[in-house]
Amino acid sequence: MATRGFTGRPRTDDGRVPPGQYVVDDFPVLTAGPTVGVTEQEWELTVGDGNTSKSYDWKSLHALPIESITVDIHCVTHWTKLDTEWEGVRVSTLFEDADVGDYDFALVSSYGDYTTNVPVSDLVDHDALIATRYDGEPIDAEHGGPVRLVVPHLYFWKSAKWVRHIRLADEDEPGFWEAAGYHSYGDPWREQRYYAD
Ligand SMILES: Nc1nc2c(c(=O)[nH]1)N[C@H]1C(S)=C(S)[C@@H](COP(=O)(O)O)O[C@H]1N2
Ligand SMILES: [Mo]
Repeated sequence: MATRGFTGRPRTDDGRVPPGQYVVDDFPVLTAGPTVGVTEQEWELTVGDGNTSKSYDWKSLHALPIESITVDIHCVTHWTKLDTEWEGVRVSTLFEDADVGDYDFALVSSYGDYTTNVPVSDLVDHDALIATRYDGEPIDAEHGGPVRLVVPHLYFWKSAKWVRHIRLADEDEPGFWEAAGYHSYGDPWREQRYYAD
């Protein structure tokens, strides 16, 4: 009989760490600029195409079905964090509720100046979440609380903290990091870090 002698949880990261990434146990904070202070009372999210839109506050967001996801996240600065747990409203649920039109691209913007572009299919066909809780608690301000976007299958710069606006359009428009030379799509499994990757 074999004794395996685990002292902690077994490492289950086989096949879960994209090329060029290493696993961290802490949760680094990556913000271009200072932490933005937004309260639950003042937070608002507007979804639309510029002509028609719908806005949500903390209460109306929570009137939608809340789900939780446990996902691995990958920052372009090479850290990967496994099994992060988020709770919130699926972007697909939000888009259905807001009855958004048929568009290919979204430009997501935050309180502060941050923007990032994500194809609509990546927001609705994957685990993308408008997250209001992390690890069973309200999200810390430095990690994007009260509400952030989480798009786990793309590099984490796509996961806008303090999310304020999702603007749908027919054309792709680069956001903050994309305009600065980062990849417009950002798939960690294909190491799409910079625009030429
Ligand atoms: N509003 C806003 N969202 C942001 C950023 C930012 O600077 N501002 N940084 C992005 C980057 S590069 C990463 S890696 C993640 C970091 O999230 P964390 O600080 O919770 O780890 O947030 C992303 N979302
Ligand atoms: Mo990042």
